[in-house]
Amino acid sequence: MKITQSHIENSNDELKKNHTESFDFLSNQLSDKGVDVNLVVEKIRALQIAIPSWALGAGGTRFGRFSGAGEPADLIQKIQDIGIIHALNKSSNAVSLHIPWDIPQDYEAIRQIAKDLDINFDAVNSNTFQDQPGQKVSYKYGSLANSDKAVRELAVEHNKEVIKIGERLGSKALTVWLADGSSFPGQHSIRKALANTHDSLSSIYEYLPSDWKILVEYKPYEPNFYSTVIQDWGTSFLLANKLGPKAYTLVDLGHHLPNTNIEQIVATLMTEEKLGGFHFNDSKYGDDDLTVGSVKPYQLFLIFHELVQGFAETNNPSLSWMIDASHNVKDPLEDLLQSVEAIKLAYAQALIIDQKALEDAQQNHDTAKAQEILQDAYRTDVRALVSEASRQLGGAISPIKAYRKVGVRNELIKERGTDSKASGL
Ligand code: LRH
Ligand code: MN
Ligand code: MN
Repeated sequence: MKITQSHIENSNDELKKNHTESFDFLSNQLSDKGVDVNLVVEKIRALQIAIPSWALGAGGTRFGRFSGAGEPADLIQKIQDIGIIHALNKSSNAVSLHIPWDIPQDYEAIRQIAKDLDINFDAVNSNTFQDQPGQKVSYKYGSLANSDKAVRELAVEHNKEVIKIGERLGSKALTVWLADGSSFPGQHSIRKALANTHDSLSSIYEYLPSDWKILVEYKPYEPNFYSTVIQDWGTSFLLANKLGPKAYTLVDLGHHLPNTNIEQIVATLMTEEKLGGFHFNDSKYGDDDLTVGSVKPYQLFLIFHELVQGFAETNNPSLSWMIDASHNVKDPLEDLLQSVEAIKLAYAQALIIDQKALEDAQQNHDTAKAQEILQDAYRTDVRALVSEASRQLGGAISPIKAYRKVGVRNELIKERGTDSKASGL
């Protein structure tokens, strides 16, 4: 199944009149306010969000997994699915692989299909939170943090393998998330676990190619419920600083305690030039991995506000933009289209903030005005800007409507059957 130009045109023809009216109306309104609409559309066009290889099948929770139909059976089919997303929205030109869930078999074929579909390889994720069949020592009590040197060495070796795989595909970053921690007070030495982690990460860092980054992901709890070694952005930042200039902090939006001010973390990391990338998702309670923007779209907007300002005012390097969302109840491709759309909407809203007026309001301590300025942008219906960016790139005015009109899932079911199963969570 491949999305063709005529699929896009068929869908766009139906929506064009309405879209043009909305876009013209919005353009006039924004231009009157001094917004350079062409520049905003250009910036939205440039935003590309990597799709996680583990989100293409119907996911699940630790309690169960409910497969959908027509799921991709292997990495090639996963890349084909991402090709469908990208052909529709023109904003998802990369995959983020999880190893060993998606170990490439035929590299030549994988590189070729990715090239044909205009898909790149973003950060590769290592996995030392599960034992693999035949593994000599176990990660049950930790991996890079383990008190047993043999386990640490195995985990370091795994990360080196992941780097090697990434090199063969053209990735430029390794994301490390550790489940390491303790579930009970006294279970391990908190200080030694952190020191071991630093030591192990240093070995991985030494192995990192010169043009690569290592992205250190943090998370406060789960699967360990008393202490997690890399529990928060501070610990990740500390490790990234100790490791060196190729090490950065990765912010997964779901990895915070309730009510954490994530936008403030983003602002601080950018000031220190240590923000490496995102795992985007949304949540109500914990690491819920829900569709981006489905629960707290205002928070997402405030994060993008800090990003827009940070890119203008700091030297933080470019980021790895990745989704990390996966669950049970929606068609995963529709879900991912919704996530990417939500990210672009938040970005568009942040791009139309009147920065000059905001600065003046801040300077004058006019708090109400500052809030008005932010909320004026947030409450603007910017969907036509996002649609226009996609349309200009040859994508769909409404990727999700086009997806349904083409009947993509039925086509995939015809090709792959009803009980194919994707690897992943
Ligand atoms: C951990 C996490 C991490 C893993 C992914 C599957 O909760 O966010 O990024 O690699 O989930
Ligand atoms: Mn994550
Ligand atoms: Mn997570």
